Amino acid sequence: MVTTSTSTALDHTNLDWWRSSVTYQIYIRSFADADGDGMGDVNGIRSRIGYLAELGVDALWINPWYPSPQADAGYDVADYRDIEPEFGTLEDGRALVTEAHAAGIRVLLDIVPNHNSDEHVWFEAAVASPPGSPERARFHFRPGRGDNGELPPNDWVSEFGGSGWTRLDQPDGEWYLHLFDVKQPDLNWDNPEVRAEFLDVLRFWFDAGVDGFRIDVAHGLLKASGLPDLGEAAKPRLGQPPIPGHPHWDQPGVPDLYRAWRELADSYDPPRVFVAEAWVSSVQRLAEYLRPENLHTAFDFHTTRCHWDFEELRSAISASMAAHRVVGAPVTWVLSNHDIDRHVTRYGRGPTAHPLHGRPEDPVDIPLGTRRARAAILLELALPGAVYLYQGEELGLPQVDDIPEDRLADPVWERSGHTRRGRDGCRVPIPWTRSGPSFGFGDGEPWLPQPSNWSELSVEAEEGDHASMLWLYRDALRVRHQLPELHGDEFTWLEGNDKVIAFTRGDGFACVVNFDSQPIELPEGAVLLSSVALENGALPTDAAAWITLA
Ligand code: TEU
Repeated sequence: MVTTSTSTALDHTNLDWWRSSVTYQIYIRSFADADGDGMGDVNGIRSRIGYLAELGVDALWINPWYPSPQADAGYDVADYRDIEPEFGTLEDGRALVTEAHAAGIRVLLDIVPNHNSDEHVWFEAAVASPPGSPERARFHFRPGRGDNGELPPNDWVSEFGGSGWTRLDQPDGEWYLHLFDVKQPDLNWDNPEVRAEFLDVLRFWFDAGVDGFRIDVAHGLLKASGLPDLGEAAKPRLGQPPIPGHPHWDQPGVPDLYRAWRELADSYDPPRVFVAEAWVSSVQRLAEYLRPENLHTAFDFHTTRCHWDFEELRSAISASMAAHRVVGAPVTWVLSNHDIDRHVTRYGRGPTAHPLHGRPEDPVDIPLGTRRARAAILLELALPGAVYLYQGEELGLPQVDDIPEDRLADPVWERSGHTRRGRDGCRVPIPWTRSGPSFGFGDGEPWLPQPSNWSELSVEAEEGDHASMLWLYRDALRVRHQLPELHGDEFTWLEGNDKVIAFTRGDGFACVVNFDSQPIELPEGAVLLSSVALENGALPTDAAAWITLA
């Protein structure tokens, strides 16, 4: 057993905390900028721990903070054992962990095992070494096809657009695989050296007191042997589940790769935890990652992908709960993250819009989306399982669809030949105050521009208004903490009106969400919380309520 010193504010006797915890995702570039360079940083996070404690979250997940050329906002890691100077120092990071723990908040980092950066020493060594060398064997290098090797080795494409292969500009002319940006070479997980290296990286951060990791592209590590062509599946599928039998997503052996990670996490006191980002074809496949000897949790994107539609949501929730029950894992619910359009906007679009990535020209009704987002968070927080919140959703921030083209930073914009604007619209810096050059985000020009009308969506404005989204989140998190019913597995659907999602948790609690066009009567009891005011005791359309049953 390795014991690390952590603060007394965390309850280390509760080894199952992750089964019903609420984790707040911090997109570090856009959370809070302490040093005024326009880019969020570690000390910015430290300055806002009071805000996070007051919000009532149990843990933080911080997007990659490692040294990186930032070709993909930090998902191109050049050194896994340090912190990007733009974001701070290792010492700042350690202080953050200590201070968060003292406030009763755990800290998860983001590990990126599928690929590193072309500026990582391993890739530099690979480029400097000949074909067939051990340095190249850490990646996927191949000679090209065609008479002179001028064609890529197969038809795999980059998630961001274009070919998944780039040819080295040197005499041997080999190509390397990158399923994301050209600056993100894929690592070869059949190589024992790669496996050992990541266990060691995990150890480095666990020893520093970090409580766990979100695993980036957890479904991508193994590639089908011989790297066969995709054929029909070659189309980019951003936001779509991969097809079963796909040659590089969710290969059969991937879930079991994580057994060694689990063993390592379990060897710590307290044990460390994982949450996988795995875009897989079915909830049954997701459950494979969550067998007791594999990972603890994985985001359930099957419900994230639903429109605001009673049938879609209800059947996705049901299917996810059933699949997770088989392996004894909690479902991990998520409405938004840094890769998909913010849900205030998604739920304000029509039923034919793409559920995750709309087009700027899709009609959107923000007040409607906001109303539905208020109902959605009460639904999500009442379900059994863990919940992830994405920074800014507690303020009701919408997707920003009009960032000027010359400010777009997501590699998707360039790689798609300017046909997809990418994900910057959900990554805009947080407004903390009503006024000031960046609404209190920091003293410098923010790396992405904020809409000029975000004053009333700022923390300062919402703190002063009890009807705000922020207060709904605070109240809901407080109630969730207080009610033991919301922490166990007990769950029963309440049958009745077709266009209602309603269920009980234990004997004393019910959640009702109304998708009908008419207000509906609520079950007998006291209303603890509702997403909008009731109308003569009835729950209006697109609203949710929590009830203590009589
Ligand atoms: O995303 C992985 C991933 O597969 C996404 O591209 C996903 O398919 C899409 O966003 C769904 O809409 C992770 C990170 O979260 C993302 O920010 C990185 O760009 C990517 O990995 C590469 O590291």
